[in-house]
Amino acid sequence: MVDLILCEYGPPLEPGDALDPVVARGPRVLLNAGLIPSLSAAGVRVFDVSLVPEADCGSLQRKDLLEHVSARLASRVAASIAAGHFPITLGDCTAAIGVCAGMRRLEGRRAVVWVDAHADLNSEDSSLTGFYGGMPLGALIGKSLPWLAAELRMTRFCDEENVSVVGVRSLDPYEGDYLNRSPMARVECAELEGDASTEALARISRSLGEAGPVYLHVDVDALDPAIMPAVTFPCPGGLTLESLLVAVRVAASTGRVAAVTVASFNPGKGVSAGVLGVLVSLVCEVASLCSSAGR
Ligand SMILES: [Mn+2]
Repeated sequence: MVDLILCEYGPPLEPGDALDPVVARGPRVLLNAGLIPSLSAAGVRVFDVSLVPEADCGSLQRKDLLEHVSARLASRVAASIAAGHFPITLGDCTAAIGVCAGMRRLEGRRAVVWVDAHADLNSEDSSLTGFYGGMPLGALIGKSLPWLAAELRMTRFCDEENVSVVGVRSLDPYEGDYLNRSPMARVECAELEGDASTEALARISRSLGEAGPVYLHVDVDALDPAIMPAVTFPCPGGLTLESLLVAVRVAASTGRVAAVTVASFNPGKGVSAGVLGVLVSLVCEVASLCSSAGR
């Protein structure tokens, strides 16, 4: 059984900006594009983790909003896992933090496969903009948003040697330096095309370790903007849907993927029937690959 969790929240692009209502609508737009009929073969329940009621938002700082939505997401994911269901969350990139906090009670050495055009490794000190959406992977490895991690009782979700970043091609100078010094595995888009390099796939496998729960993060901007223009920060030279699924299959083949997020669809940018079709296929393929293996 798949639990589809709609996280209707769009973080402000810069401190002082309002929440992004268009990004927040993304999960709902996708649901209405025909996700349920496509997913229902496996059985699906839908949950909504939307923000605090509109009226309450005014008095809350953006920090409080992120904390609030992450805590709600963590409880929802933990409940799905406890029920033996497979949680797949649609939201923005920061959803990763709440989802991983919801996996906290699972035992064993945890791993992350991060598929994204961006590394999302910034901290509040290193970020050039203050955008929380550029920090979630940093938070998972214990290098960013320590106040949020403390609130969620998740000081560090996993060690860097158990992280692979796939499709990353747009890095701040800080993130580039960090990645070069880190034991995280890095796989470039070209390595997954055609007859995908066995060496690249082995790099992902090694980072997954031998046991323990795996978190799979798919930011849809990892796809090439020619097929996925509906994102806030498009970046050329991306993955095809097929090459993205090659990486997903490596993670799924462990039978240990405990939760997935499909992130960062922006319905305000270049949406067409074709784009929605790609997104629906992506969510359904990921759900089917990851929820059937080992369950
Ligand atoms: Mn991204």
